[in-house]
Amino acid sequence: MNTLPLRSRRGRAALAALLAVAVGFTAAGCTGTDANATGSTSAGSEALSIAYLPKLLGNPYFDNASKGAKEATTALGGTFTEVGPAVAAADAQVSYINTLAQQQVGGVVLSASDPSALGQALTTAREAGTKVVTFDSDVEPQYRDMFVGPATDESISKAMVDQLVAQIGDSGDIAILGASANAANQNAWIGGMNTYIASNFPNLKVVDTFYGNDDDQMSFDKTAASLQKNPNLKGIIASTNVGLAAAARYISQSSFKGKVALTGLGTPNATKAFIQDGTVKSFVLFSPADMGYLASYAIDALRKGTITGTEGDKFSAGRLGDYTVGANGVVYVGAPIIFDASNIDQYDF
Ligand code: RAM
Repeated sequence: MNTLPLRSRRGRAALAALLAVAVGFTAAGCTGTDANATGSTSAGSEALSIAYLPKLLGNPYFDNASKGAKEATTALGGTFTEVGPAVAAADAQVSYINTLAQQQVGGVVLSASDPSALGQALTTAREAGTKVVTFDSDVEPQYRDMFVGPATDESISKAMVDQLVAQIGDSGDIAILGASANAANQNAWIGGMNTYIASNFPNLKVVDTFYGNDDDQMSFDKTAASLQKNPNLKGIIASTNVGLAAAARYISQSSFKGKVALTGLGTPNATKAFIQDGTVKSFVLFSPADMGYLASYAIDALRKGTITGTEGDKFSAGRLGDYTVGANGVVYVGAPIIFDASNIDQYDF
């Protein structure tokens, strides 16, 4: 199995947990779309209420994270709800945050479409007593209590580039397909790929960077356009699961199949068919469910006052074990996982 070394016991635990969650998938996350559906509880009271707010609904990556957040909330005896927009847009997230603050929800598990545009709404929510833990895509640190990242940005960027280089070698034209242009995680990962390429593979040229906004059709169309515009492309890296699946669908049905390599971040179920037909040889992810799970435990510890989100704070997160908060209130769940034909059948999400 072409897997990056898991860096620690925690990394192995994360992988084991991912498998465990993949197997026990029937306890699906709530997918309500109405912020008013929140089972709200006074922010200062004992009972835990957590609202899960992804960049957008209907994305299997966020559905998996929701599952983990709900699992943890339930284990902690709390009430859980999921709300969110249909498209990845920061202004849509603002109105959900405002509603949740009015409802005095205990905590929000949030993947942000923009690092600063949600700032005012989050500040108001926190002043009303709501704890805010971002996951996957952060806001500026002053707007939240903690951030739960999947793995370091550097490790994710490196893993994606290394998968492509393993397929096409260390020279030639490549393109990057991102999710939404303002999201902190996308900018960190795309910036990280450019930095890693510049210092390690000077003959690899990123000739096009385009964004599909986590929209299947937009990702599909922009992949087609980039391939037309850049006839020498040897490979594409999609740092978004929606983008990877859409780009794979396009390439698999086109004359570029077998000529243009494709990798990036994907969910196993959406990418499996393209591993099987050879469009994608390998791709990268981590455990969305573990991120959601850890974020819910962080909210509980913040509400109990066990931690404040300061560097060095320690808390326990159920089946994932013990964590120590790092600089800027950041906790990383684990390490990237490499998926290919040898292991993809082990995963179901
Ligand atoms: C998209 C989103 C998300 C990212 C995944 C891999 O769904 O942009 O933030 O982490 O891809």
